[in-house]
Amino acid sequence: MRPVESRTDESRRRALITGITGQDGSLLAEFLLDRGYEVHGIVRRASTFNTERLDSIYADPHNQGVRLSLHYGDITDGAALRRTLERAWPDEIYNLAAQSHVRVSFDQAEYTADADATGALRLLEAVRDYAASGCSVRVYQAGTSEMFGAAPPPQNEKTAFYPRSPYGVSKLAAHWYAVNYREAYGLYVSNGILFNHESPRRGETFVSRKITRALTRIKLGLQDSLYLGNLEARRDWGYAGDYVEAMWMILQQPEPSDYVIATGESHSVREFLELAGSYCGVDWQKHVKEDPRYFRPTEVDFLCGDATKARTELGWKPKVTFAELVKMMVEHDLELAEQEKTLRRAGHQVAHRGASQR
Ligand code: NDP
Ligand code: GDR
Repeated sequence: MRPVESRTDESRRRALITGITGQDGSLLAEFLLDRGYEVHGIVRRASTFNTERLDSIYADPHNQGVRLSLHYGDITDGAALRRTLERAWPDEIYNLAAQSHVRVSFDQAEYTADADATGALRLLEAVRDYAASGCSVRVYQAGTSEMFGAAPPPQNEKTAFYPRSPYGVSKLAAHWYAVNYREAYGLYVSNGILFNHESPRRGETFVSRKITRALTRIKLGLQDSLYLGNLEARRDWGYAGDYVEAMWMILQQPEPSDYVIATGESHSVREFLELAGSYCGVDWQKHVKEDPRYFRPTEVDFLCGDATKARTELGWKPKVTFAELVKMMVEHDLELAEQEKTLRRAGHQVAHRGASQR
């Protein structure tokens, strides 16, 4: 059994991140490594490399003193989760693994429930035994504003949940599993209820990145049209770097609890387009076309979070504004588009699928 260590020495702490290859997982891994943590991550086996977002922190495990370790596993595989706990001996676990696309959850509802709801349960069951064996551990569960769904804004920890997608329902089940395991077994489990957060690492099928990728390519003549769904939906968009810091702050509290993390400002998809178009110098109205496939059977119309509890109890507040976020993403994607154009001009073939998926 692992020796029980004091939590006060931050530099010796070990963290396990499920979903480390995603936007948040990769940013959180960087944040924790910077603080001196040993970081373990669960990676799915794929036929192509899926660790691109970890490139800047990946180090050959044969080297001495490497503090990032990757373990093959899957949130749908309980035995592998248990084995990883035994190998990583984490003090903190961040459960970020999920089928995270709301539109896709309507097409893959059962899988979404298996990964996002039962996946959280599997992990909590493993943690229950891990804690019973004498290991002290804190768990962060990645909840979402999608759990509020149709509940009118502003949404905070006291707002009644009303999810509008299989994704939202699955995440809500995970939220209640976390609360129940906290109450039933005295485990330290906290839920973050995070509103939308984006970055240049955002997956290209989410609307923010789909827009910044497309408008920057349109600017450079690499693409002509951008197909979108509902432009009137309103989201509370923040910067993912600020949000992973909040995850960590949540686990540093003496008692476990649930926290809304949001900017308190809401914008429509149309406003996102306006701003991104103005930074690119592209008149988006000439290029954006409607495609019914991007509409959802049930939509979440208006999200705007009230993060007063996080501000007062954690001392957390967002540092990056909406305008700075959009500018950061546009500048990053302009650089990508310029690289692509240079390669094409030199006669190289460059694959770009366009965000034709959800
Ligand atoms: P991403 O989609 O970028 O990353 C999801 C991660 O989960 C990836 O590492 C992915 O692996 C992994 N994953 C998916 N399915 C499985 C599985 N079956 N087993 C193990 N790992 C799996 O999401 P984000 O980084 O944006 O979000 C992180 C978490 O926070 C998610 O749980 C999401 O639902 C939640 N969330 C996100 C918000 C946001 O605005 N970004 C807001 C609120 C909550 P792979 O790379 O192999 O696909
Ligand atoms: P969301 O993010 O569903 O809020 O979930 P997404 O960027 O997918 O959609 C935001 C809004 O934009 C509208 N929209 C489109 N969305 C996509 N993806 N593609 C389109 O072409 C398009 N056109 C319009 C959508 O209808 C929606 O109203 C994200 C995910 O990161 C979740 O995992 C997370 O839990 C929540 O944010 C908070």
